[in-house]
Amino acid sequence: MQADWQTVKSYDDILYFKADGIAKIVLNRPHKRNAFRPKTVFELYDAFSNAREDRRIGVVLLTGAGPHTDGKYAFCSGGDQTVRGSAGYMDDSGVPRLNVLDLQRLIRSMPKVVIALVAGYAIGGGQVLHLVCDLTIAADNAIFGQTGPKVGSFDGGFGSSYLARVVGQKKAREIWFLCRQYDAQQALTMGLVNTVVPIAQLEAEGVQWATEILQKSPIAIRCLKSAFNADCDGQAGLQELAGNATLLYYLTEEGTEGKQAFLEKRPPNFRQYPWLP
Ligand code: S0N
Repeated sequence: MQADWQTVKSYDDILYFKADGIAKIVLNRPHKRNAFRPKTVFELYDAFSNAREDRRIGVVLLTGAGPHTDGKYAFCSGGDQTVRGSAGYMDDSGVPRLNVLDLQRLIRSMPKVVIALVAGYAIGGGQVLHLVCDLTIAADNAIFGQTGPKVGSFDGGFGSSYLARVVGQKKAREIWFLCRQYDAQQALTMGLVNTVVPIAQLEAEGVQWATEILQKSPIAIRCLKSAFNADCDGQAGLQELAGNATLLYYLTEEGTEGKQAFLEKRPPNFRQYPWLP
């Protein structure tokens, strides 16, 4: 299935498109296997925020540009080690940052479905990025892995605890402690990805999944996403879920009666509404 992509905005490190109901965000640093620097992450955050605000958009596809001139593909190889300073990844003005954590939270909490389309390497923070997406479609050349204990870093947040929820404690510990690489079929077997398709079919499959999701009820999908998150995300997860309960209450006549009564300076008439069993 094809989409008629229109460019939304031009950035330095990413590409951003929309088609009917779908946004597509592309990491565009193939010469670095799509490693992210702070600027890349700020741009990703901006594009994801735009997609979140756009009422026509229900699904976001996140993918990596490729292949590079050497013929190799990457979804993302994590933090750009060439700008890693002593206290984080240095931005253009010399401020150390780990702003990918803000992006992880946005992807996870935004009430739209985010699908990672992974071709080639999803390594380090790049593997965590696909992990925090709602769904992952892998190309048959996808390779997943962690490098933290090899390169002097670790992600003790979603990158480890949520990974363990997804693939189980034993497998998550293996992934981080041994720093091996896993192919697409292995990732499918461990439940890290939803499906594996030939590389030539990767985007079409993503558009097909997005199109099917767009036929569904936006509020049902929104509440389900926050319900899945609430199981793992503690009070922040409950806040998200409860925010949806409040949204639904605002949409009722009963909720509106309280506001109207206040504005009309009269007592609210809640007696007209049933105490449902
Ligand atoms: C992806 C790998 C396996 C690909 O290997 P391959 O195909 O042999 O290609 P290379 O020749 O290695 O690479 C091609 C060119 O791309 C550059 N490059 C690749 N990855 C990076 C990178 N991450 N940073 C900078 N440059 C990169 C290569 O240098 C090469 O360039 P040239 O041609 O000029 O030599 C392989 O490349 C690989 O293993 N890459 C490194 C993967 C890695 O260790 N990533 C970092 C892991 N850490 C994080 O991602 C941290 C994430 C994070 O931000 C975080 C989040 C939460 C909590 C903590 C942290 C934290 O900071 O730790």
